[in-house]
Amino acid sequence: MEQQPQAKHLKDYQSPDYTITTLALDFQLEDSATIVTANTHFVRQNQAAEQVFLNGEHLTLLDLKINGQAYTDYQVNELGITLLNVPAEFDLEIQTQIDPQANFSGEGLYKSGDALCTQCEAEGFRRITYYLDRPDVLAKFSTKITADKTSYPFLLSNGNKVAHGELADNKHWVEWQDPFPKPCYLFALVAGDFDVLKDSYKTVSGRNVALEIFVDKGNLDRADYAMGALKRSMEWDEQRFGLEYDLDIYMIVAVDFFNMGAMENKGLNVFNSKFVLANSKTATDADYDGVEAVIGHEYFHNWTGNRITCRDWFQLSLKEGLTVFRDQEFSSDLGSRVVNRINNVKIMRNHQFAEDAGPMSHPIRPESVIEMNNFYTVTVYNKGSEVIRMIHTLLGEEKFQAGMKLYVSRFDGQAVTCEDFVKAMEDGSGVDLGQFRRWYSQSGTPLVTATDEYDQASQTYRLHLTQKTEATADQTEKQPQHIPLDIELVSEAGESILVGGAASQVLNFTQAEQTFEFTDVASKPVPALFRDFSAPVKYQYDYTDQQLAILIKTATNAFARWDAAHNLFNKYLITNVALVQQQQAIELPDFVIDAYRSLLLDETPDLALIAEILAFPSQSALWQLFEQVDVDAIAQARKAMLDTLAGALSDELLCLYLTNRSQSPYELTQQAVEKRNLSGICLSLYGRVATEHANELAKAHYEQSDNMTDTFAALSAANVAQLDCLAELMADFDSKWRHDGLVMDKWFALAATSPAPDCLEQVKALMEHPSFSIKNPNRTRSLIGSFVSANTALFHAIDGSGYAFLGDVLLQLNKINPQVASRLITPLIQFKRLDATRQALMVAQLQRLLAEPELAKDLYEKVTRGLDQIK
Ligand code: B3K
Ligand code: ZN
Repeated sequence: MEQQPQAKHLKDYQSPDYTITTLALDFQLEDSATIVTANTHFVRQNQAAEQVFLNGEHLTLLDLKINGQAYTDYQVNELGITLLNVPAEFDLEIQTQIDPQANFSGEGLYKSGDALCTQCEAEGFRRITYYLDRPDVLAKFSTKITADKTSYPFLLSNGNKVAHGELADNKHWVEWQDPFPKPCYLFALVAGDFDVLKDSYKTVSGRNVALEIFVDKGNLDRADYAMGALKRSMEWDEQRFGLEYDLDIYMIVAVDFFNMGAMENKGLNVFNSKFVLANSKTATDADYDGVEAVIGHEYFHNWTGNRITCRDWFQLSLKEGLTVFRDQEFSSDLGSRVVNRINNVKIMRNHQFAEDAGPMSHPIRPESVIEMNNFYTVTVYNKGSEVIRMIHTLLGEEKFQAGMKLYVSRFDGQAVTCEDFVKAMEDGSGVDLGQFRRWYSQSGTPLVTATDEYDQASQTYRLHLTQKTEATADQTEKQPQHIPLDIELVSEAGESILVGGAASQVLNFTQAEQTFEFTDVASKPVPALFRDFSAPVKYQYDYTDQQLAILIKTATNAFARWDAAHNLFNKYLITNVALVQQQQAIELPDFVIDAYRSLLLDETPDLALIAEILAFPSQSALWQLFEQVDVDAIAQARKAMLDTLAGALSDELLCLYLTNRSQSPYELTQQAVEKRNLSGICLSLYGRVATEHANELAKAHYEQSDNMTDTFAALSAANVAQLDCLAELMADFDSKWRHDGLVMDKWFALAATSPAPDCLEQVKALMEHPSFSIKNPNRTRSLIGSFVSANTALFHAIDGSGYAFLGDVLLQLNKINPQVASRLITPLIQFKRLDATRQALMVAQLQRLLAEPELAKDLYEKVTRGLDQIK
């Protein structure tokens, strides 16, 4: 690389010298030579400024005028153009040419199948025209699009359609106006031929909003669920947050080539088709949940993101953390709160804690960035949401909503900071968030250690807490955090102990060491700590098996029951890893097995909770329990424990399977979903021990299935236990679905997570499968992403074959789509806790990448941060 990419720092933020008030865009669309004319009105903000730099990359400049006159006083380089000696206010007309057909990056204007679409967040607009590509420049946009009528009958952009017409040569045009000023990252354009699902929504104040979902021709029967989810989102935001939609039309377009889930462009969301298209034949119940959550998420951005946006990209969590919190609440209000909570906590424990402990560690408001796309992370999004959730816990719903109301009224139409948000929540609620602000600036996962004592004579219970955050890759000094600790005390007889009239309470744990005293406690209690994961921390308390069994059975909070059940599994996993390392047999006492058995035998079983408990932690989740990760011993101990449990509980598992498997035609009710999920998990565990019988059951399950959830459950069970029927079922699925890449993604992911020793060879062979294309991000994530992030044992094979494979793929993707490459590299840079042999092999691949002469800055940032760990 000639010049190394440079980092930008939050501390260097400066408001723009010029702003833009209006922008009229004109697109003459051609697949490989689109002409973009941008008419922009500039107004000076900094009186000392005489020049202005506009971002622009991969553009061919055709013409440039200021106030209608040709202008030549400028300098262009590969990052943009500097207009020299410009007046205080002026009109710029700039014409550029771009090549969407040759653009595979998933940014700017590009082709997705036969359609043309845009992705501008974070910094993609600069691939469309020269502009002040930063979120604090808010302008009113109008967009005129001209294109061939046959290839592109639909021409869409933000806002309202204001005019359209026909031209010679089979061309037509449409003009759109967006009345709301917006930063350019919210701009969108889509051109293509689609089927459209139309509906409408009457807002709380009685306005009619047209709703339109555009899908590939022939896919209309897969759009209904998304439409329903959109209407539910609109209603929920009115009811829970008092926020109403503001335009007359809301459009969603599903495209097949998309780097992430979806994008909240004003009035015109562009979606990965994975999060729109769903019917019972093609989508699993989990896919439906994904559709609803992402539809909700993008809709909720209309207020938290669009009406109020970020001042600069370091503030990304302002909109993302808050909007993730909102979509999680939406899913929890409409579906099962505990299942949603468990799934969100798994993301934190399995991925965010690993990010905090790895080379890309950063606070939810990062301080330094090379490639912004690298910071759409589990930290900014999910830990960001946990931070909002803690504010919610500390304020309570009523005061939280008062804070939100103040935030919206204070900042509507502006580009603001995380600090502006926190101040509004403080002012609106009257609650001091002084120390709490550290969650925005401090990275790392606090470890809370709890010890306790009970004094029978004075009926007093004391809980001693310490908190410590280890130094992280980005930050050495750490301060105590304001940690809300939601606690419940349960008696050893299994009854909830009332403290001050309440069964649970939230402690404000703010010091490095702190003791909390509970009086009038009649017997020695068992503490349920961090109920509902009330703070994004790890916690340590020496529970006995008996105490955990009490919590599993009797904690009033369902999340606490699940947490205790997995704590018990983790406790023995740690013991058993040591035994495996000493080449001894693993241990799993009957008492522990019986604790799980009693759940399965419950007379009024909570099916959803049982299923979540039986979905024991993955290998990579278990890695989080260790300072030094012994890849093979963890895999071995986990397998042995699951086999032992499945063997001891096989009758109960079979019985639960038989009572809950689908017997009637498919329906999408909460109860039916819970039954399908539980039967699938039971089958998969049962398959570990009763292979012949499970083989028959899995085959029948597959053959009798009238829906994708059951079909996929049968395949998964066959895959996990490598049942005899696997090859036949996989071949059948392939022949049925190979025309449909989105459905085949499930099949690719299964093939890539096979425990068979030749899995990597299979993955390599499948890269030649007719449904696979490395240019399609969904396919790449399904096949290659699943192998590197979910097939832990084989990706980390001690011969380095998994690492070398990822190195090969990344070199290929570096040229095609660096954003996707940069997501895939994550498991290769998190090597700090692995053994020396693996570390050396991983480092060798990173060095190989660094030697690549044209390494994209996305990968450069991660590779160099990865290698910094060995300096
Ligand atoms: N805001 C977009 C993400 C854009 C990612 C750019 N690399 C989707 C979302 O969070 O809603
Ligand atoms: Zn978002």
